[in-house]
Amino acid sequence: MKHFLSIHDVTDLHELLKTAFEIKKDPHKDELLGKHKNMCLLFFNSSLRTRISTQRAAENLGMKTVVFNINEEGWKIETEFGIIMDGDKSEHVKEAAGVIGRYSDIIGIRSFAQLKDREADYNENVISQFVKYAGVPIVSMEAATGHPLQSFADVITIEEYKKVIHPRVVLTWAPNPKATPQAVPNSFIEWTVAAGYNLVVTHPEGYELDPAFMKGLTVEYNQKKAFEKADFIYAKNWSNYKDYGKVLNVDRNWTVTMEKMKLTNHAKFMHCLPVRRNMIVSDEVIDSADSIVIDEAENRIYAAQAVIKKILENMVK
Ligand code: SN0
Repeated sequence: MKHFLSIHDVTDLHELLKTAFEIKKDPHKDELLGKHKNMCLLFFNSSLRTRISTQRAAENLGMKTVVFNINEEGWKIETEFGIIMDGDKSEHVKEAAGVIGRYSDIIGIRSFAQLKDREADYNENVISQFVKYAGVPIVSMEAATGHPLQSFADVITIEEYKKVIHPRVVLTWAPNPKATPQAVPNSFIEWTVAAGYNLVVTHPEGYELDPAFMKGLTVEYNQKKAFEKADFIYAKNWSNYKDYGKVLNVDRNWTVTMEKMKLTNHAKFMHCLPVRRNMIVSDEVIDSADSIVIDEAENRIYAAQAVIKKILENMVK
């Protein structure tokens, strides 16, 4: 694997899952693979799980890590080309990427959707500059339109808990007061379809995602109907795609409650976190024995480690 930007960089999902499970059994078995190598974890946005799990993963492989919260500690970065830099941005992404590439063997980047200009976000304007100018492998730690490390951890978690080969997995929109990106649902669809699950997406009308991602799944606008016979309930808010980045609905009738979980086939509850309690999901559901959000978060380590391992192995070839 050269870069890890989406599922399209994965040649064999089954084999990558096997690698993750081997790592989970013995996280230190490849501790010499990354010796004398350095990974820079570059954050344009907040992080808890991604930061700590990816750092842990790189260090389990013997790498050294630098965590850089660029917006707080670095120069303000310009990402547009051909403009006169007479404003508050002191450094251009082209030089920043080139320089960090000289200091690092792998770069992980988190750069969320800005949720203002749909075309700019869906062109992945920031991460694509790093791919172009850093000259080293790039790992997406959530870009504008995808969060593949999260989705990989989600599939690992479903594999661990599933009781049938093709479980019914329901991705449900849920309300949030703040606009959030479409990255998590976009990737979740790609990865769960690739894993062969029976995926149902439920959301209020008007909250359709980019049609490019809506493949291989069923849409059910009636949330309660969608929950019937579900094996997994995966909740996530996303802001509007058509009226781009807007919060048009905060209807708590879409919150995941125990009453709705009772319609399922004893489904497990999942969320990528951070989660707003009693907006996205009731206390009762997230605190229940069927909530697997902490196991899901733990699997972020093994997902990241499997990916970094594949990249390191490709580098020594
Ligand atoms: C991010 C998102 O993409 O939805 C990160 C998820 C891993 N989450 C948020 O932006 C939550 C913000 C909030 O205030 O609820």
